[in-house]
Amino acid sequence: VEAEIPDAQKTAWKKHSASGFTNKEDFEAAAIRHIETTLARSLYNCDEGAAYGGTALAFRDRLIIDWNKTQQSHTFADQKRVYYLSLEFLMGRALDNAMLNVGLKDVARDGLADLGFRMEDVIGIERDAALGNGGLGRLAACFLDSLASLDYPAWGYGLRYRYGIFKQEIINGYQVEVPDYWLDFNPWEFPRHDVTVDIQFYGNVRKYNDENGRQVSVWENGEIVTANAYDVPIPGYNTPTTNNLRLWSSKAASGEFDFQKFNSGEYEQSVHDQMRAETISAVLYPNDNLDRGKELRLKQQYFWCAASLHDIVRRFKKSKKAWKEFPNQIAIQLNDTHPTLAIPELQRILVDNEGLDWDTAWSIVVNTFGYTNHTVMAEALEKWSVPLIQHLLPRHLEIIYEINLHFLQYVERTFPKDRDMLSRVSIVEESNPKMIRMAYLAIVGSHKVNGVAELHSDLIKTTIFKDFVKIYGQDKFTNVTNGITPRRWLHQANPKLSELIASKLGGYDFLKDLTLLHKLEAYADDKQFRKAFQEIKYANKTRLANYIKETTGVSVNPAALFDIQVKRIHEYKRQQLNIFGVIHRYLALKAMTPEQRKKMQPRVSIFGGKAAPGYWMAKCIIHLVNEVGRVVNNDPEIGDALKVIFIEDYNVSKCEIIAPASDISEHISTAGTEASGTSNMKFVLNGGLIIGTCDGANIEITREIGEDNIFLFGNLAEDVEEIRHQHTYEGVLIDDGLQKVFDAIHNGMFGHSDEFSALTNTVVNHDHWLTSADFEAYCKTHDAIDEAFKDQEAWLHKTILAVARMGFFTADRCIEEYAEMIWNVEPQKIKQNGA
Ligand code: Z15
Repeated sequence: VEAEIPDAQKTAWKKHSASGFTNKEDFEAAAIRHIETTLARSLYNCDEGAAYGGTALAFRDRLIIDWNKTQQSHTFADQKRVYYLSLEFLMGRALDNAMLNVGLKDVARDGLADLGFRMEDVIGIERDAALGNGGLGRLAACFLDSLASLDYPAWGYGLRYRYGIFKQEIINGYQVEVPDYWLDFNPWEFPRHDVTVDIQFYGNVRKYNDENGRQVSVWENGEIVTANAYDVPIPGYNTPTTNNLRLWSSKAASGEFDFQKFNSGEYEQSVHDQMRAETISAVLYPNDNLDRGKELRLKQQYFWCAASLHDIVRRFKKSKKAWKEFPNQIAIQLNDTHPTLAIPELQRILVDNEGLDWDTAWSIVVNTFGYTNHTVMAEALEKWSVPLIQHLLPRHLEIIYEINLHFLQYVERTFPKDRDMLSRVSIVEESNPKMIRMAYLAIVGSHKVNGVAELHSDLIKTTIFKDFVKIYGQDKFTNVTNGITPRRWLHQANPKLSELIASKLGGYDFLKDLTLLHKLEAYADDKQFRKAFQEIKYANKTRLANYIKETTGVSVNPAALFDIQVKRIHEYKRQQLNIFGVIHRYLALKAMTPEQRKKMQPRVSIFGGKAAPGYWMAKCIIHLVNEVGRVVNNDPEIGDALKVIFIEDYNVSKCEIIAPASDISEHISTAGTEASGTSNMKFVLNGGLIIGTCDGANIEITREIGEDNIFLFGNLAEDVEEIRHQHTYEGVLIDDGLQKVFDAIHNGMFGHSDEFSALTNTVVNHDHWLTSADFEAYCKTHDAIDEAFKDQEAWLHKTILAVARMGFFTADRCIEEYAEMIWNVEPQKIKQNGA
């Protein structure tokens, strides 16, 4: 390709080619140029917003240079690439991350100071890119950071929602949802006006026989919606590799109006069609771990899968390689079942459009896809009704039935006498209406299936997917325990701790090889190191205390034990267990003499998290936390002994302030329900300990850091079913301490008890989540934590050892495991100067 360009053109290009700033002077020049020209501001109306804009645009320019280089180099090298398909990318803010990853944050800080601005204020202007609900979306964001940092040729594909996850406001103690319109100034995206894909919905399937007598299917007469690409650069840490996140936005097919309708006087109809098309990418569905089969959600899924596959296939066809090379060039990872339609879509492209025979096409499909499962909970497993798919995607339904037929024939051959097996594993559930089980389709259409922590990967093999293990064998099923990026979750969120670690380890290499943290074990008994470590924790707690004061008006003492549970509100995550425990503590404090109270370990119980708008029980929990806070925080007898805080609108950027400030964080899901959890990793990496159940990644965290350095409690996953059985047949036994808590609630201590009757009744009636069964152990464990915290030297010993042993939980290790076991891809270094 290079040879075709005339020399004169190359010379002119090279002479003016952008190179990007590396020092303060050049940064200032770039920022001011953007403020004056791109933003049309002057010295006299340059506020913090303009300073943010100028800084972001200056860094964007820098990212683009490396991004172009990376994409060009990947195209020339033509190696296997990874495509990560996720309906959610919970990216948070981009500027701080970009500055740190390219290593120019200090340069920018000095430059901004010259211009009269503080770095922290400028960073704080940016809106979070909140295109996700919780763990699953944040995992995708961490994986993008690791893929780029490790130099893997990889793209993310997602939807460009106009509204991300809603903003949560707490009004009179209740959650109120406010739309998150985040796109009015987003310097991090590049509209690719030339990259569009037409996507079809509805219509019918026409069959005919071609000249060879082969039956051909044509899907036609549908409604067309256009997908427009928006690209977001993903810079790696300390490497020129800058990958791409491509987000699709929906538009009416003709771009503007349907001119025929417009001219024939159907102006309203043409505007309506346009709005209908744009609705597809309008809003993120705000449910976490819950499936609600809405037609628009299915439209989103197909729109995004079809656009992404079209893009991937187009790129492959340019290389002029044989189709059998497809899986050698392309690995596609399905983040949960949300992108499962990509499986029948690729089969459709290969068979209907490219004329491959079914079996050849199917082997390409299976070798291309990998599927990650993130839950065993029935209510979160996706199913779509057959009539809905028939209506929206008639050809895909045929293909799904065909896939199922081939699959069931194979099962029948392998297990000839097991009729039950066929109905159990069928992709089509024979209910009324019939339903397509998306997880089964994903398993059948992928060469590897993985869970996200050891316990979870074992559970899927022994429960929900056990028949599939019999059918395909053990090797198709594997585990990749989740991880987090230490760049954002240590270096960016906790710069002081990162600096202290670097001072002992002789530099920042640990940010790219987190196992190097083990060298900190040598300092667990070092007095000076302990002191420095403790001072950093105190400073981080002070930072959070200031934030709490500003946002809630409540003063909390940074010397108190900070006990934090921040995550989506869900019954299985058991925030109700936490708040009932807090009430139990409050009642105990009230029963004490002032002298006794003084001896108690002061605590701040901090909650945060969003409830899905339709999740009544989760909203009740939020309300109870806020009412308990109102009562406890205003009780003059209690003072600093206990404070209860609900942090409004928990999100990624707030987590960056919260995670470094915990002494204890709560990961207390009913055993067997939390697939992995990832905030557990963030808190320990930042020098806090965990109170947790034997669930998800808690188990591996315990194995790594040592059981002396974690507070585990509660029933085990293997016993949960038996206890639920007892609840059904013998009734629920309410723990004595919990009964006192319920009595206090019923007596109106926290406002009208009707408000909370749903919460207490569900425990009394079924206690599906074992709130009562685990209550006593939970409270006792908190007492043990109080005791342990009093011995600060021993506590520091534990927290330092824990940090030193967290190396395993870097997302870099996850990506290396996926690359080796599932994708079969190699990293590709980008040369500093061109491809
Ligand atoms: C979600 O955030 C998770 C699982 C899901 O099935 C859905 Cl729909 C959303 C979470 C898990 O609950 C959590 O345990 C895990 O750490 C995270 O995915 C990433 O794997």
